[in-house]
Amino acid sequence: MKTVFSPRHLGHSGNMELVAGAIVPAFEMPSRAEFIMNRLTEVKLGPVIDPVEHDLSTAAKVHSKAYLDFLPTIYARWKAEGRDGTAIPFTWPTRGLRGDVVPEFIDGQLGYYSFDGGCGIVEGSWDAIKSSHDVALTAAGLVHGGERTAFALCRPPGHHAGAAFMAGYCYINNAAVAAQWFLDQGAKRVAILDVDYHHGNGTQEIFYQRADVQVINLHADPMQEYPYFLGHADEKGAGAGEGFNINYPMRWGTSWETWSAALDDGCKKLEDYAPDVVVVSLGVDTFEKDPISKFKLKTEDFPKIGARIAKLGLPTLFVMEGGYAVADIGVNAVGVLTGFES
Ligand code: OKP
Ligand code: ZN
Repeated sequence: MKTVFSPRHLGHSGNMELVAGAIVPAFEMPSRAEFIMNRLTEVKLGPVIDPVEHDLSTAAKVHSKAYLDFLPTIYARWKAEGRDGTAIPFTWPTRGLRGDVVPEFIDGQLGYYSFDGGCGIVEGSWDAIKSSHDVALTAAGLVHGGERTAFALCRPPGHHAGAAFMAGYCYINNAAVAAQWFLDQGAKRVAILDVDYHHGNGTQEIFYQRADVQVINLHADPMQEYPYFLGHADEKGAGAGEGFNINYPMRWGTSWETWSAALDDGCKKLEDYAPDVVVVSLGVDTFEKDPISKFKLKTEDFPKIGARIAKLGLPTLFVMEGGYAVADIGVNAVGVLTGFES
């Protein structure tokens, strides 16, 4: 299996996040990608190639133009105000407030185009975000070109980013852009299977009213876990998209037995949908030792995830999302991929 990877992810470094009453170094850190790179080199997964630059025309079909204008420019505007460090939002248009008027000042705009304080931006963030987007599209190109599978080693991740907001370490929704690109290349249906510990709220929102992308999410119950405000089992899609969004919320403490039953059920629904291609939002924060998560999957379980997905027999693009137990993230993420190939 080929991997697409860009060292430009390193631009997104030194950023802070707001969590549990403190501003701390973001859990989504550069070493995550480096541990995965080291592991896939160690097991000789296959060639690692650089991404090809892509313009934002596909991204513009899943994100709003205003949001895509905001992202690359916000840090320069932050600096122009005499600030440095991490640009972090702190005011949001919640219920009862105006969500239809975009404030002029940077703090208002940071809030308008975000959902939480876990999406800080530093000087090199946009270059990293853009490279992550290019990684996803380049890997999608490999699958479209006839490879059975490819691994987009994206950093930063994407599945919390909605049509017009960043959230939870995510800025551009790489998996959603890739899915849209497959459709633009002629695919009739694309399935996105999100196995990250956290609900992929951005992916759900983007495709909620559409029948051409089936979105299947396995995740911690939003009653207990971030992103809290989406990811319940009764969210099934709307309008033309009704029935094409499937959520499997699971309680803290979930281990392989329960989790794999959900995966199996999701895979059956995916088979019924008969997509031309599968995009896997690959998070390995379901791991028992993950520092921000509360599921109990073990290292030996990750290859079984890959094997189950391989059984679908469909062209499959893996897009990296979360996983924060950095010492184990390489073994677990690459474990899914080798499990797929075995
Ligand atoms: C991104 B992905 C950490 C607080 C959690 C947001 C988590 C975002 C996860 N103590 N804040 O889905 O892995
Ligand atoms: Zn996650």
